[in-house]
Amino acid sequence: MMQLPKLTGETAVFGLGRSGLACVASLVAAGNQVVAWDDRAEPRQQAEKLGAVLRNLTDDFGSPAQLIVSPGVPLTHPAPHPVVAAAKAVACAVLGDMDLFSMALEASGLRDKATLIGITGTNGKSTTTALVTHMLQTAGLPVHMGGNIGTPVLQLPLPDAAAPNTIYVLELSSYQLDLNRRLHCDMGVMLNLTPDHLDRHGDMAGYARAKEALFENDKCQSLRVIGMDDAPSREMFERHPHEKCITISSTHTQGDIYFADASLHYGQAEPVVLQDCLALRGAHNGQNAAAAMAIGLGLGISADVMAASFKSFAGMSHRLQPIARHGALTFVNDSKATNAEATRHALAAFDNIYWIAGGVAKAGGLSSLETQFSNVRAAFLIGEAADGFAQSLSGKIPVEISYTMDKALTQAANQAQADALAHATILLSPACASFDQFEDFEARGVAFQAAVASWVSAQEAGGAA
Ligand code: UMA
Repeated sequence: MMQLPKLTGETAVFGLGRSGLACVASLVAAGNQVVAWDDRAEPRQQAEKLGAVLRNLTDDFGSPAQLIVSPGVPLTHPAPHPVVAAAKAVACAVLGDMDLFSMALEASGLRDKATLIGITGTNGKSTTTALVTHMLQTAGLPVHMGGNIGTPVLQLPLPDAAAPNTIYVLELSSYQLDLNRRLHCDMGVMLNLTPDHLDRHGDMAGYARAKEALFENDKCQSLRVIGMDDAPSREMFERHPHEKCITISSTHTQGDIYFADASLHYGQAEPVVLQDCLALRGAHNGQNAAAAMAIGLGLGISADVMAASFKSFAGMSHRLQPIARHGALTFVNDSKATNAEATRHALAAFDNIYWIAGGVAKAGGLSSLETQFSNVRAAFLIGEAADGFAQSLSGKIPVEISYTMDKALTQAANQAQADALAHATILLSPACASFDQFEDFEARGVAFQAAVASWVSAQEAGGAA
């Protein structure tokens, strides 16, 4: 747990999810006077056990010196949350857990022993955060990972006073960047920007402004890494010229580092080949790896270590995650692909695909995927979308209506084995929500993993491959 300083006056915490409870724990441990509230009873009980006093801040804001809110609590759009409005009405500072993290570093006197790397963008930030962390671990450097990726920053330890440098790799959402204005990263990555969370930021300009907080006020002085593959990111690059900037691209040679021919190219250096990096398939992962390489260059990591770490990177759970191999078959779990756009990346990343899709269909169905169908050998359809998808795919690719995950996996793997191609990929990339058959996309991915494990062990018991 991060040791916080003692703050002046009462501190209010609103929103008691993972980050809110971590704030309460750290604040109480530092002897602060903490009042807390959440609209749900269960986290309120947890906060009380941690030592906070419960007060319904919506009805009775009181006069705290500072308010800590969760990233999910609206600050401006669609309207400020009443607790945020109450704080602003009495000029009470509104902060987030990253602000407290910054205060903890400053108060510890160890800020100069920490390198903060902030990673944001609409897509790929979790993968890039995990990849950079893995690369730094491979290089033998002390590193901690946290933020939007799931571990609240206040659960991380302070820098090791005995080590010359401790690196923090932080995934930063637009919500966190909008809220936590005191966080100064040393290195910042802005991967890409396409419309998302517009309800929370008003419009695309508001969303871009929130992301841009990563660089404003002379932040990220050691290195800025900016994706050049979309207009809003290029405009951000123009607005923030900086001598220590590395641009990246997955689609053309415009970046200082660009992805082409399954390799990363950087000036005259030997290209870093990603062909055998199973967890980094596809151009979108080319961009993620380019960002990691830029950070590696900034930290002086050798090309050999970078290449080795890309190869040994296991990927993120449920995101184009290779989970098993059997003979010529590779099994890939992309359960996180809950829409056609995400599945488009998956179908582009492999060939000889035996594709498991379906669940609760989204608007537009699979129509945007037709350009990728040449990579697909057959589709195995599950869930309530199965019949509709079968009709829309009819005459384009061979289709089996499987309905359940177990049946789809068995049919797909048996057919791939019977086709005896030199290599084939059994891919779960549903392009659908999961809630007709599963609690969430993670439960769906776990069901796929279990079906794969059972099929592979049956094959091994039978002495095949
Ligand atoms: N709450 C209220 N009233 C409200 C709004 C919220 O009481 O009007 C309460 C909720 O009941 C809940 C708490 O506030 O108990 C907020 O919970 P949360 O799930 O929003 O937040 P945390 O559990 O603290 O998780 C947050 C991030 N969540 C969001 O930004 C929405 C997590 O990112 C992050 O991993 C975690 O902090 C640790 O840093 C998740 C996410 O979905 C993965 N992020 C969005 C995304 O990636 O698109 C931005």
